[in-house]
Amino acid sequence: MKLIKQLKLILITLFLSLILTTPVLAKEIPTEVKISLGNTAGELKFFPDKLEFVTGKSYKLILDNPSNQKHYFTAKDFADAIWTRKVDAGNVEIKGAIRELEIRPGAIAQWVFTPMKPGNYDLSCSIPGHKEAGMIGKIAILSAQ
Ligand SMILES: [Cu+2]
Repeated sequence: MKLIKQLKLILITLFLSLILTTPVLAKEIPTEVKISLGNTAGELKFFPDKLEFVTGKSYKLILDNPSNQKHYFTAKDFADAIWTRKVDAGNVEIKGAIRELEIRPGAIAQWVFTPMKPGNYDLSCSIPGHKEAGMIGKIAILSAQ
């Protein structure tokens, strides 16, 4: 009888530890990728201007703006091809679909997402004149297979 009681206790402990640790294991640590919108010299460019992701993986895209004017991260088709977990900006965390980000001078945002649809997508800054001046980029989503 004592053995059965001990076995029961072991089973309950195992069950509880499984429940408690599973969500932690399921949350993959995202790969960090950085992109700067403009630079201190005032160049109208993305640094780097090419990004590459793989479907099914988790990413944290860190966007910063070291310039003295605001910029946009505009990549609507790319935004439709990913699943956004959240965007962290200052003290605000935004959940759900994001299509465009405005990054003010000195600001930083973290976009956590998982690419879903492979393809090549265009990136640009939608401030008038910036795209024409060369503030464009390419984002590739590669298939995991
Ligand atoms: Cu811009």
